[in-house]
Amino acid sequence: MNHNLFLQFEAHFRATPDKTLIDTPEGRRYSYGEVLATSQRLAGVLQSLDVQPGDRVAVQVGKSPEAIMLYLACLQAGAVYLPLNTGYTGAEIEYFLSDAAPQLYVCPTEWEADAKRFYQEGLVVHVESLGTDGDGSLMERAAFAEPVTDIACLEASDLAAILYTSGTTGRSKGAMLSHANLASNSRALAEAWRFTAGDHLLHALPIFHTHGLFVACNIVLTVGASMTFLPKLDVEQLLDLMPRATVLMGVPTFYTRLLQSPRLNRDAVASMRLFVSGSAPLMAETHEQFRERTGHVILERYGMTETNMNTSNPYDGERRPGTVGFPLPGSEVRITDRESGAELPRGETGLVEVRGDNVFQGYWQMPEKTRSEFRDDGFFITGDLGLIDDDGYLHIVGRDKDLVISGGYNVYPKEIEQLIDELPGVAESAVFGVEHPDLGEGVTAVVVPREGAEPPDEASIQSVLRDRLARYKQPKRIFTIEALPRNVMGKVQKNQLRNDYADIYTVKEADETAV
Ligand code: MLC
Ligand code: AMP
Repeated sequence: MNHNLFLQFEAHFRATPDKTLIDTPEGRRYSYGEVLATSQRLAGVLQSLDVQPGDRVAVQVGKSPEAIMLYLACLQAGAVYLPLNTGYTGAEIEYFLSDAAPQLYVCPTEWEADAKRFYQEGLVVHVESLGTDGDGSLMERAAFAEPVTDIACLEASDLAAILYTSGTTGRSKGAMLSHANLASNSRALAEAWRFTAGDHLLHALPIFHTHGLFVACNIVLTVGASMTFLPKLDVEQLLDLMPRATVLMGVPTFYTRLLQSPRLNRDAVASMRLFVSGSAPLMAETHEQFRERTGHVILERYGMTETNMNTSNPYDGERRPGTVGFPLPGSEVRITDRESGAELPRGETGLVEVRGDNVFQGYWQMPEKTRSEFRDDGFFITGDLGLIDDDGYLHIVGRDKDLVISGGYNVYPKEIEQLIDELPGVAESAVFGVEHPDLGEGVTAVVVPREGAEPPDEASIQSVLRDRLARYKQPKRIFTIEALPRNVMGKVQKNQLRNDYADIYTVKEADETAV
């Protein structure tokens, strides 16, 4: 049996070639037939660049329908799609390329000349470009390429994608997702959320992460639905387009920003059947305000890069604020004791562990790390803390991992602390998340100066980090303190730091509009 995820989409390409699959606010429109034709030509380009099944194709491009066609071409060819955040800077990109050793790196057109150095440095075999208007060398090649119609015959465990997630050690890990992982999860979600070919999704998420690529696009492709691609979140544009749509998926910031628009009311959402939130905790208050304004109860679900989606509030039953619902079909969730690993009864808080067809194949070239995050019976330790209540709803109550989630993006403090610690005049630093009204958590740093040294000021640290870290990872505020708070074991007390700086964004934002 061929487990290629592409087969799950293929019937719609053939059955409804004239139906729109993707459109854009500027009026570009791509039918299922056109998307298939272009992705088959792109598969031809991959063949001409000698991309073989299992080879990585690193794609760091702006959001466009053509990027999805390239994703489809990779699936079809059995190549491993490796999307990268366009915000990553030089040193970050070099790490990903040297770790993944891709056969092909695709970058925005304006970076192409500079990116050739990756080829010269031997990090990749080919460099091509893809712009957001269907421009770039890749599409130029596609115009002349022979379409490939063969669909690579793959095992269930063969890789469809590698997504890098930062780590608590500061070193990013490539999460390996198989065709079967992605296929089973999108089927489970499509069913749980009652997706049909009649749905139209408003897509305003980035397409280099699980949420925007796998949850959103794979579901649409699985049921033969359609979607509008917005380049980024623009609330007024979302509201303009809402009368044509049935579903929105977003991170909590989507909903807090929508609530700020006076245009959000019952009439504005009249055609919508479902609002989904995930990637970060949705405040019960946002849930409630959204229900009051629109009559819609946001459906919150829980997932992560390594596992795809694990749980979801019910479509038909009660969607309970502050919870992430029940395990999806094919997924199991249990709560265990942090020390002993023993399963805990309902109502008790512990580590959230998951098992199922959705759970990834491990970290790219990190067998030790992979082993240490799985139990012997196949459960994956998520690093989230939670409890299952008497009615079976999962509550995510915190994190065991040192992680900040800013606007749905994960930021691992270690990576930033290491860079700050290298600066002259710095003895040590700590990075943590502080409640932020727009982003959920704001990345914040404290710096301890070296004895007798002049500590670098906030602006100079920020200017050094600007070239070395993607924008969303950069601390919004940096404070100088005399010593880090530590417990008797010497561990930095980030909870105390979070308390000490608890209102820096909330109080400031009450009288200023921006931080
Ligand atoms: C943008 N900026 C951010 C930021 N996003 N800073 C911190 N955190 C973020 N999330 C920076 C910008 O570069 C800009 O910097 C400044 O902040 C203001 O930008 P903005 O215009 O307000 O940002 P905007 O484009 O509106 O983006 C905010 C956002 C976006 C929340 C809409 O970040 C977003 O779409 N997030 C979704 C991330 C996501 O898809 N997560 C899912 C991961 S998968 P400057 O210097 O230019 O002013 C996963 C698994 C699962 O987690 O369960 O789903
Ligand atoms: P990522 O590694 O970027 O895929 O982020 C996954 C992490 O996001 C999870 O481990 C959780 O900590 C968090 N997360 C995702 N969805 C939710 C949610 N609905 N509520 C709380 N946390 C969430």
